[in-house]
Amino acid sequence: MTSKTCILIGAPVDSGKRRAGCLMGPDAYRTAGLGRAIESLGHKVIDQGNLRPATHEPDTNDGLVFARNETIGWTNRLIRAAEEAMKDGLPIFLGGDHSLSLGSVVGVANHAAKEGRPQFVLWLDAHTDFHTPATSDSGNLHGTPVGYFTGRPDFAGFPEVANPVPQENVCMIGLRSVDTPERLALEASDIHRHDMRDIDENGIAGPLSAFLQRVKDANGMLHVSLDVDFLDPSVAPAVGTTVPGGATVREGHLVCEMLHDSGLMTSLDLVELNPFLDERGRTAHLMVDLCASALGRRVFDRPTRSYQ
Ligand code: EXY
Ligand code: MN
Ligand code: MN
Ligand code: MN
Repeated sequence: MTSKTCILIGAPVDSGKRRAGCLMGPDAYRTAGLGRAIESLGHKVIDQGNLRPATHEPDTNDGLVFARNETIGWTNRLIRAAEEAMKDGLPIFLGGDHSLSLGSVVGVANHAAKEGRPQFVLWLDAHTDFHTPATSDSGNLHGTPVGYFTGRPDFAGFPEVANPVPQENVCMIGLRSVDTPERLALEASDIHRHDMRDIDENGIAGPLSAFLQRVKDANGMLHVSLDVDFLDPSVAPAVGTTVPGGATVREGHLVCEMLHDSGLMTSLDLVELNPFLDERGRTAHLMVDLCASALGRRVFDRPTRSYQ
């Protein structure tokens, strides 16, 4: 196993939706022992602490879109942080809600372009997050990162997406809650998507290994974005957008173990953890264990911990 330099970047973003709580996420991961778990696998850990958004105009929140300016401030800051961190190692963005991926993915894609390599994204989520501010019914920007980094229109005020991720380089796994405008846009796109019916019938390993083979054949860089709500709420309740019928603990670990075996992951988001919605930090511990699997912890190395 090659030792990596894992750069923990706290991104306590809570502006992507109205329900507060994700701002506690980064320190919940630290409390659950994320750094120690990664170091125990032989990797070097650099913890950059928690970022703050770039200077931004105050939000009036008098329109549909919630906290647009604060989210723009986060996006500007995270693009820079991602570009910098990619020069030194494997950035792990500790969310914070999924709107942090507006900045993390654009930043890693900018770095990939400088390296002359294509950027791929694995989206592990109950949702597609493929809205634009113009199509979202909720006005919550955590439902828009995929729309933004693939270059969809109507992100007025946000930084220019200099290197959009090609739609065919995005693979979504875990879908089970998709709004009509997202579904129509998705069906017209080249995004690879595997909803839970597909997973039930065909499993995760087949579609995931096909996607990983494409990343490898293209000498691509792979950003993995893991939303807590990819997992079933019975094992991961600490998220504001739970959707029944999610991935099991083992399906989550299988994805992460296959990612490690592929050696292809170059950056990671851990998003949407809301510690207020949990007891005894069990969701944070599960996310830490999944991250450890993605970095080399083997199935029989895992400490016994009940998630039920
Ligand atoms: N599609 C719904 C909306 O746009 O409001 C729900 C989005 C949930 C987004 C979470 C981060 O995955
Ligand atoms: Mn999401
Ligand atoms: Mn989600
Ligand atoms: Mn596919």
